[in-house]
Amino acid sequence: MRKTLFVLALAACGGPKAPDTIPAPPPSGGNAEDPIAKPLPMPAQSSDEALIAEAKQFVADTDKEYRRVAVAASLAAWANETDITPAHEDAAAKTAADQSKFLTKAIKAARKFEPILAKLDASTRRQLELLRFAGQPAPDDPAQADQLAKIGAEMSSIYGKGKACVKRAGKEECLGIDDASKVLQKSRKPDELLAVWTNWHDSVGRAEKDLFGKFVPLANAGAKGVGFKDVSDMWKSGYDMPGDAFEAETDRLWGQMKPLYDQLHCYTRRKINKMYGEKVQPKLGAIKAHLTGNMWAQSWTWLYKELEPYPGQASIDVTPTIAKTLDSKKMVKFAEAFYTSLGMPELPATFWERSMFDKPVGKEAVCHASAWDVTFANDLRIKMCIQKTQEELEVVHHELGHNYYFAAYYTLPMLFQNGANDGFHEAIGDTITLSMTPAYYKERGLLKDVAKNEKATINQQMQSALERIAFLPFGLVIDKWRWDVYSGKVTPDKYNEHWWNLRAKYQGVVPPAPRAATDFDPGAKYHVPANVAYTRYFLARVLQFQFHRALCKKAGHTGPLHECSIFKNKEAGAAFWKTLQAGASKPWQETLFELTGSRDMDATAILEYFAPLKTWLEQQNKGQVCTW
Ligand code: X8Z
Ligand code: ZN
Repeated sequence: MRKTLFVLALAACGGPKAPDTIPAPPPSGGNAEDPIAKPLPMPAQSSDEALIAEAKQFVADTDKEYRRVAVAASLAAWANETDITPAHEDAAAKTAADQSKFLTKAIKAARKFEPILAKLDASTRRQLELLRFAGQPAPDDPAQADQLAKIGAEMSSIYGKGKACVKRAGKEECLGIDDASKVLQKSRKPDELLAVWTNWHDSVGRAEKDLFGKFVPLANAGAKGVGFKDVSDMWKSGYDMPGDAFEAETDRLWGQMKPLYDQLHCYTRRKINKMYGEKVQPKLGAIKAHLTGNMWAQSWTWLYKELEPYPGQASIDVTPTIAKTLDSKKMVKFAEAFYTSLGMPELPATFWERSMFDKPVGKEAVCHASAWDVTFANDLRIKMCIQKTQEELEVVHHELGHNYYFAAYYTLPMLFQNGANDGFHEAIGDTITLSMTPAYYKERGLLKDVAKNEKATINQQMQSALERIAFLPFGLVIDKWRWDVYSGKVTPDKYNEHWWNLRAKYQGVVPPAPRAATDFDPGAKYHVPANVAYTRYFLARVLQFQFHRALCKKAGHTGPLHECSIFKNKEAGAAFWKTLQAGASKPWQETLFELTGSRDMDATAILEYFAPLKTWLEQQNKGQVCTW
């Protein structure tokens, strides 16, 4: 999603209690322009009224100015991320600094309205509350504020230009992230995998290390200046509940899903052990990161062929058909058709003119997929280097989910132009992908045979789990690590060690070779240099199944959850669109309640969906040691 904004919401602020008396009518006869008239002592009520009016005006003015600085920052970020040059990077840094200085000033100016927050209309009050979460605040010292933005832009560009240089067939080749990923996806030669994995982490991670070390104290200074303990406190506090309670919620959700992850881990480790032998992947202990088919071991779908529970069943792999029949634009059109089938509008003509679907020739660009409303006025775009695979087709649907959220709420005030919480934003497109069942793919012409039997179900669930379940602990640890970094719980000399301790503990994944304190492996994952909070993706994995279950119910689906597709269902579409239209205008608990009837994030839907696979995995793993 657009990374310059991460609006989150604040628990209601307290202030002095409102007087119990009915406000007196405004004093008559006193005319401020009359030089003879004595200044009247203002009764409390009328000063409240003046402050209420001032607050409304302040919110309106802030909205206007925020729009101006955010549009400038967003245009500059787009220019840099689609064409990384020193001039574009400077402009991106300057406009980001302007935006964060403006927001910081506004947050401080808004403090005067705290005493009357409870008396304000809901919209004005919520906008004032959300202001504190509208972006990374700037340190008070303007030079430090500029430095923070400059480092931010530089880290992002370094990541975008990152390469893994390896010797292949006697020649040195330098691969961008997409080509490096292809090696990890397709090669089964441990030495080749090790070389690409190690080189990406060494070169990109280490290049980000010093900058990140400078970034942390500056970002913390900004957060402190607007009343948070640090960035960790700011990030955790943005969920309409106290930060500690939010952290406990993430642990509770993980606790619900961990038994399923453990089963998948156990089965996968055994298969990888069979693929490579005891020397490369031991039977017991954690999984080696470079063998998972993904640079960060966050998705294991590229191992599907080797892990397929029932080989020889009808294929559910649509990659070969995509490669034969679609190009990148057709893949986006294919995805748009799902949204329009729900009754949502077509994407605007400008989307097709301004988006970046392919890696630009002769330019450096940030290929990591993102979606934008560049001018906060339905100027929708995606930025991707689309690969012709099933995995990427799902990413296209994910990005369009962000775009449809933007399209539904772009008429709202700027501070409401955001997800109910950031997990909602990440969950919209993913919810759609849950409806892309084998029957759906057949209807759309990407699959020929659709076997409907128990074995086919287990195959299909395995494919889905290697993406959706394998990801869960990864979705949690990136910010567990950053919470500890920003709060100072872990010191810079221990950054890398702590990263791998958390990954081993939660994911059961270890690096292929020992890593040193001079390495900075978190810097080799996009969201760390781009400073995008990551818990959103963990929440999205939970929320998308809650959304799916609710929408399937509205669509009248009665069978197992994993067989439901809401394709073409207008009732489900209308309910989803209503959720999107609310943006961040109310606490996420209310928006969730309106769609699902529950005010809590809850993993029962994801567990219900994967119940057949869980039973199957438990049978497969019987008698095995499943810990690491
Ligand atoms: O970054 C993304 C999206 C853009 S918002 C492509 N995702 C996370 C990642 O790639 O690490 C989607 C899933 C998790
Ligand atoms: Zn996203």
